[in-house]
Amino acid sequence: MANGTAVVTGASSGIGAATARRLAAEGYDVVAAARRRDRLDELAASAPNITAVTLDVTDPESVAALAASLDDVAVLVNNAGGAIGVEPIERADPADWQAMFDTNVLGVLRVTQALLPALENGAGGHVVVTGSIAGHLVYEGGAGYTAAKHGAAALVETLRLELNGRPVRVSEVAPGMVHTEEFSLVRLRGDRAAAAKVYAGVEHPLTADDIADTIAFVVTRPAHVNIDLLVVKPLAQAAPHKVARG
Ligand code: 8X3
Repeated sequence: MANGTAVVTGASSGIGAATARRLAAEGYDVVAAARRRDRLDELAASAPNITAVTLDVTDPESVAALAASLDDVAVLVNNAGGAIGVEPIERADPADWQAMFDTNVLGVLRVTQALLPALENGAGGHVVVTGSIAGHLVYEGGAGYTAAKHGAAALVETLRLELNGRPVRVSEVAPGMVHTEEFSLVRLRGDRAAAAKVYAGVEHPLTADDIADTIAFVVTRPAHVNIDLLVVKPLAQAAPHKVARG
């Protein structure tokens, strides 16, 4: 396809799945990568130019296998990640923090490192990281996630410095409140009532498609235009803890 190959991690649901669909509609050959193969197969069946690839960003062998199958990559969307738990620091479980760092920070490191040669091939490439407003400010009960997303933001900024002069753009898209099927459910350990409460009374939280739209905008600018950081929140959200509810 005209736009080349776009790899999207964490593509089995939410922002990742929406981004895979949107980039396919934009004319990319999309490699939709995630752990859950059944969901990926469904996604791949929705468009002729989406290919499902099983990927665990915490497993170096899985990442190496992905890289071995790709010579030329135009866009890498490092989207795999998420939050686990809302406990204050004094009660937080280090295992949760470890899991969040492993996906949100080390996952980005592993996949970006592995795909950089392919991103530098051809017309050049673009590394996009799905960050968060949590990567740019903090809130009570969010420390494990905010620390991980701050780590991802630091990785993005450093990578841009280190790649200066090479044909690879580096961008972060940092969403605020996005109502997806799984983000809050995973964070709140499967408690559906608590997850629903996160969005209760908020007239229009962002949707996964809103963020896919933003990512599509970022990657479809001319090759010399690097959008460093786009922070995107719903109108109802002025800050993580300042949300208008009806
Ligand atoms: C999700 C946004 O506000 O829960 O990345 O940190 S927030």
